[in-house]
Amino acid sequence: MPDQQIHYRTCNLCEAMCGLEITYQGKEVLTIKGDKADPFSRGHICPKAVALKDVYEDPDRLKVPIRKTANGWEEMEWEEAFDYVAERIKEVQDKYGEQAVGVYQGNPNVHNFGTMVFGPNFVRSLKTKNRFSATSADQLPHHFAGQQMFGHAMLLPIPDIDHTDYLIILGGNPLVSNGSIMTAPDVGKRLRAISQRGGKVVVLDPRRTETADKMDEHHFIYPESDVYFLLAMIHVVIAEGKLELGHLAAHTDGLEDIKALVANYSPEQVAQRTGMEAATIRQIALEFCQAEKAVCYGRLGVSTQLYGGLCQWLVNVLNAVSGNLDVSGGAMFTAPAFDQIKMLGKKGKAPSFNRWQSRVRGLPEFGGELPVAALAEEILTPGEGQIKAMVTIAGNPVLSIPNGKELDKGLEELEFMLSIDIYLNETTRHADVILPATTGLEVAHYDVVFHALAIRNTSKYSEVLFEKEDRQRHDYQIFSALTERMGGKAVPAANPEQVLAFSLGQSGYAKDGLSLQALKDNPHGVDLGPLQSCMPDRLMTGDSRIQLAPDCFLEDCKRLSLVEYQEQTQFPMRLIGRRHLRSNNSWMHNSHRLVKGRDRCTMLLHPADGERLGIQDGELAKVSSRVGELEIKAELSDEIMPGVISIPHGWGHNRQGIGLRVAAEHPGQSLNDLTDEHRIDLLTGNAAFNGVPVKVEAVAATVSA
Ligand SMILES: Nc1nc2c(c(=O)[nH]1)N[C@H]1C(S)=C(S)[C@@H](COP(=O)(O)OP(=O)(O)OC[C@H]3O[C@@H](n4cnc5c(=O)[nH]c(N)nc54)[C@H](O)[C@@H]3O)O[C@H]1N2
Ligand SMILES: Nc1nc2c(c(=O)[nH]1)N[C@H]1C(S)=C(S)[C@@H](COP(=O)(O)OP(=O)(O)OC[C@H]3O[C@@H](n4cnc5c(=O)[nH]c(N)nc54)[C@H](O)[C@@H]3O)O[C@H]1N2
Ligand code: SF4
Ligand SMILES: [Mo]
Repeated sequence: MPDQQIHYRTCNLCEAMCGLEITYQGKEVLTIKGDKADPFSRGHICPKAVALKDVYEDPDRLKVPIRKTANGWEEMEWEEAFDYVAERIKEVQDKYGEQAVGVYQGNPNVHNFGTMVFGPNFVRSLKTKNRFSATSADQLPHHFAGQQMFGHAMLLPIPDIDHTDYLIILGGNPLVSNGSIMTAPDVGKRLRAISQRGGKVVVLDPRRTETADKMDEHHFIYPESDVYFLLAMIHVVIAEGKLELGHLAAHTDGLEDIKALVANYSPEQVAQRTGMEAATIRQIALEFCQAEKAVCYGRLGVSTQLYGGLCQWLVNVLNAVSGNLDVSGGAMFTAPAFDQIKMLGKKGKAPSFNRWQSRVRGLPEFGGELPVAALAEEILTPGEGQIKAMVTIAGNPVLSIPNGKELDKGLEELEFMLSIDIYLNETTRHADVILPATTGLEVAHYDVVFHALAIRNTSKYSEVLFEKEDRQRHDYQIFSALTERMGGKAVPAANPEQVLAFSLGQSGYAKDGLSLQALKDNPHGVDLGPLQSCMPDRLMTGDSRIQLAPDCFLEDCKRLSLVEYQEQTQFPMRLIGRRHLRSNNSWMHNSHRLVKGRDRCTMLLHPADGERLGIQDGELAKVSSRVGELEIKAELSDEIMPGVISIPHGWGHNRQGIGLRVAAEHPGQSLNDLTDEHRIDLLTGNAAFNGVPVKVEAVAATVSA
């Protein structure tokens, strides 16, 4: 028997970057605990971390290439698979042109160091403008606002929750999601500490979430009305004479435009539209102004909605005009050791926005990608430039993009599909070839993205725990092999580690001794201190000024209307999503320990609505939208606003031909069979998952009708 040993690494499942202490023997994981010596996470973990063992051991996980044949899936040799895949892609491009290949990159791409470093060259080697990713189903409005206001899509202000006295959370549920665009391991403790030091955390959400429940105040807000709340907040800041730009005053343009814009959005004017009391909005605004250090944070719920761009812009404006931008306890910018902005960014670069448009609907490109809401129609609509082949990389868009079932149809029509993925799931079942990369405990890891979005500057490198089997390939090896065969430009490094060593050498921390070796010598990670004020130096706008009121946002405000929501009689209710601590989007339901227990794929419905509609707790209900319908168990609860229902996403494992045995026993329904690809934030193209108009009926009533 080999000895028991301990390995330290970062959990790469969500954005929190928790440090893990893993006890193992040979190739067996014995325990996974929080690493108390990690200076950032200080021992915190959530139940998903333990599932890294399950993913590692999962008999359903793919390890060698497989090809779909008339007799089912057959294994392939790697070299043969690389040749075959490149040939088929080129064949499609020879026949229909370069744009006939589409590519979709899912969320785990950003949680994977090898993909971050070697993936982009492969994607470029496909020479297509039909690039899509989960970004436009998620945080695109944050990047959009960062680009427009600060000159770079990755210049995102992060709430400095460890030092603030007053935090407003709009559309985020960090106690469940563990924080997003706010990497903050043990976020619950950090948030409670705000109240403990005499401050306050206020949550605005159409659902009294796990976070709302534990914080000082929660107020219901009608879905997709946050933009009005934010305008009213800024209105009060200005009307009360609390306007203060601090050290940024000499470097900020557009204040007059903001003043003019908010003039007609007093709390009284927006109250009805938001479903909030005017006095409550005014009170929050005054407290926000009075707090020495305050910050407003808006996340997924205000990003994946009709006004995502406006919301993320106004969150930044509110923080700026109240003197809370780039100061301790406000919204701050990171100084990551692996600094992509410094290494690759160009000051004054024109926004990479709307340089091309999607073929069918004319939706704008951002950062080289088109909105995922347009993906299915680009495959299904015949004509010049139609997508005929797809590459998916660590993504499950059939379950994760609006009207996913339409994409389900589309993928079936393709002439060729490649998936680089670890599972045979709802999306990859359509592939002709699946190339499985190593994952989790088998790979070395550095968080390029999440160190740059964290509430504290830290740096940590995780070495491989279990060497891969000979028959497996790392993601970067797959990307290199494919890039070469597609005739693309090779990454000038043999592996991701070399790139990391180089980047750390370029960083401002190198002079203090930070290097790859230093990280290897400190397996718990290295603390680089709290976020520091860094503006205007770090601005990437050409004139080094903050643009408070870019024209595109002012123009987009013309869409706003204070007229009370006209209830569409056919679909009178509004649908929002929700997450669960033991899920991770769609792909971790094959871990028994994460899915066991009671059914979590349920519809939350307010008891008053239940009574009105004749739906009792636990009964099946029918939910329909413009694009589809499903039957789902109702869970009556006053945690949801009347008139609103909530269903989690990432379920729907009842499709034919998937290779996820545990998940198939807990299938649930796919929320995205109801969400509508025509509901987007018109400014950014981001999917508007929240606020979908729906009709809810008792199933019995449906039958008798
Ligand atoms: N209605 C609604 N829809 C939503 C959301 C919502 O809140 N509501 N949330 C949206 C958000 S925020 C996101 S980020 C997207 C997520 O959308 P996706 O990224 O499309 O979905 P995931 O479920 O994360 O799928 C990840 C895929 O990566 C594979 N995978 C996991 N690890 C690895 C690995 O190491 N290597 C490789 N090659 N593959 C791997 C998994 O098998 C799975 O196929 O969903 C969006 N969809
Ligand atoms: N356990 C777990 N953790 C995860 C994930 C997971 O699937 N499971 N996914 C990861 C990913 S990819 C991401 S992007 C992050 C997301 O992390 P968060 O941004 O915290 O996302 P959610 O937990 O979906 O919280 C969104 C909140 O917005 C609310 N909401 C909906 N519509 C509106 C609205 O119009 N206005 C307001 N004010 N609120 C609204 C919802 O009720 C919900 O509480 O989580 C990450 N962490
Ligand atoms: S909170 Fe996120 S990073 Fe931390 S253990 Fe859970 S899944 Fe992993
Ligand atoms: Mo996400």
